[in-house]
Formats: sequence, C-alpha cells, structure tokens
Amino acid sequence: MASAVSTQATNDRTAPGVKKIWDRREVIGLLEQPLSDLLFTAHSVHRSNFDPNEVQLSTLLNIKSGGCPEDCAYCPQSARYDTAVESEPLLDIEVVRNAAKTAKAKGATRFCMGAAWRSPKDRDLDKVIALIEVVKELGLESCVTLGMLKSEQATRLKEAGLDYYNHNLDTSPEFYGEIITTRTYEDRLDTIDHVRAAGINVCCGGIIGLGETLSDRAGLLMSLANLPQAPESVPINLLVKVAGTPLEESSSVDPLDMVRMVAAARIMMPKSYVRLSAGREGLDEAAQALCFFAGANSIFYGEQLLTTPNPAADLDRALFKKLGINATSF
Ligand code: SAM
Ligand code: DTB
Ligand code: SF4
Repeated sequence: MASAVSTQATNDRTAPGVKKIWDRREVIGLLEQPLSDLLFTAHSVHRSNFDPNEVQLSTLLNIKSGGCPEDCAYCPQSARYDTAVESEPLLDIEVVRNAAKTAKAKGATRFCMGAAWRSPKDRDLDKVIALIEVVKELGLESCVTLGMLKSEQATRLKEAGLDYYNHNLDTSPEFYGEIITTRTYEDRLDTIDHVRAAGINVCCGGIIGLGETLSDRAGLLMSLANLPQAPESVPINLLVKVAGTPLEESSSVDPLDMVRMVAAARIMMPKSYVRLSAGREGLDEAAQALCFFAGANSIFYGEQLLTTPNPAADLDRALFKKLGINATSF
C-alpha cells in the first residue's frame, strides 16, 4: 500500500501522521462487503468522528438558470439538450436575500448558490461576491458552485468571505469522458487545487446512476479520498433523471447502492461531512435512515435542488423527529 506524508486522518492500518492512499481493489472490496459488515465499520468510524445523531442542513438556490454551454449528460441546464429549463439571467440581490432569510428561518446553516456556467467571467464574479456578502450578513455559511475557477478568482472569493466552493468530480477518471466532453477531469482537479490553495473549504463529490460500473464508483471515491487533503464536504448525488437529457432513460440505482456509497465515503474520508444530496425523492425513509446510519451527516434541505424537486422541509423535519436526529441548528 502506497503512502504519502500528511496530517490527515488515518485508519487503523496506517501509521499516525501518514495519509492512507486507497487502491481500487481495496475500495471495490469495501463496496462489495456484506452489507452488515460495511455498515458496522462505517457507523463505527462515523461515531468516533461525529455526533451520530446530528445532521447539517444546506439550502440550494439556482442563481443563474439554464443556457450552459457544457454537455454534462445528466444536466437539465445544458443548452445542448431540450429540457423544460429556460435560460434566465443572474437573480436579483433582493431575491437572493429573501431566499437566504427563508432558508435560515427554516433551520439551514449553509446557503449554496449554483450558476449554470462553464466558468464565471470576472464581471460575473463581482455580482456573485455581492450575493456572498448578503448571505454572510445573515449569519449563514456560504457556498457557491460556478464552474471552473482560475486561481485569482478563487482568491477573490476567499477575500469576499466565501466558506465553501462546490465543484464535483462526478465519476471515475475512466468513465468521465462518457458523461462530459467539454472539460476534462484535469480541469476539474485544477479548479479544486485553486480553491484549496485559496483557503476555501472544498465541497466535492459525485453522482451514481450514470451507467457507471462498481469499479467507476470505486474510482470516484479513490479520486476524492486520495486528494492531497480530502474535501471537507462530499456530496453523493443519485442521478435525477430529467426528460430531454441523454441520461433520462438510465437504469435506476438500487437504494442500497446509495447506502454502500455513503458507507464507503465515510470510511475513506472519516472527518469529512458526507452529504446525502440529489435523488432523495427516490429514497424512502428507511433507505435514508440507513444512509444516516452509514455516516451521511448533511443534506440539501428545502423543496428545490437547482431545477428539480427535493423533499419538503416539513417532511424532513418529521423524518428527523422519527429518527431522533438533530439538525445542527435545531
Ligand atoms: N455549472 C457548475 C458546474 O457544473 O460545476 C455548477 C452547477 S452543476 C449543476 C453542480 C453539480 O450538480 C454537477 O457537478 C453534478 O454533480 C450535479 N448535478 C447536476 N445535475 C444533476 C442531476 N440531474 N442529478 C444529480 N446530480 C446532478
Ligand atoms: C451537488 O453535488 N448537488 C447539487 C449541488 N452540488 C449544486 C446539485 C444537484 C442538482 C440536481 C439537478 C437539478 O436540480 O437541476
Ligand atoms: Fe453546465 Fe454545470 Fe450543468 Fe455541466 S453541470 S451543464 S457545467 S450547469
């Protein structure tokens, strides 16, 4: 097993102070374990790093909808696909303020703003910085996802007080080219490097249900966990199949595969927040409960993701009550 020196969290087979580097067979082995064995390990890791009954709530807002030049095969906001999503200009600052206030009143602690851009222009960034300031004034953590960033842009966002930048790897390096052709895996890693170097927390995860193999799921998790420093926040999305996108007819994922992904992410990135992200509409309460047991400790909270529905906030509060989960803010 290869190792590199770092201060990152270790597991029991790695000497303290030495970052574990995961290899593919080992990760496939994790994903294929008998479910009870996998859950036992994941929950034990979770319990030794976090309060197992606490979940962090992030609310999403699509600040710039549709018309994106990229060709991400899952995405309803690509201009290349005929979906119901219209291209809209950047939202007005007061609309964002109201949405952030409502999110805070409902108990979210982080407000995440998404823009359907390949990468922001410098004048776009000026406007987004004003939105970040609004979110910070309300006492919420801020997160944005704006596409590829240059290092100077990441520095500007840091200076504006940005807490998290979301930029996903989406899938394994090997399968990536089947899903996106307009930017490379390297481009994504470069953006993540710029965000990390600027001192912004990294939010980086991926999607299952794209038609990937188990080895691709392992490859995604390896790419995340083997980064020089694991992302602070790891969103695990289940594909939301949207009419008009190339993946609209994809085969459905077994909910237990989502549980397995969450469990493996928890074991491989013990100190990261693992977010049960898009696709919760397709998971019943029992499957979500298993995801929380497996180590998910963050969700997207509020009726809407970017363009697609998410469980209503009152339903999530009722679920939390049933499971004895406390939200960070409740
Ligand atoms: N345009 C920016 C970018 O791609 O970096 C930011 C927004 S983009 C919508 C953010 C992420 O949402 C994607 O990387 C992908 O992981 C996720 N996503 C988009 N459409 C999805 C879908 N239909 N189902 C699940 N996740 C999706
Ligand atoms: C992430 O990993 N998932 C969110 C967020 N980061 C920006 C987006 C999910 C989008 C689901 C499809 C939609 O609503 O358009
Ligand atoms: Fe554009 Fe982001 Fe959608 Fe890709 S995922 S098409 S970059 S909005």
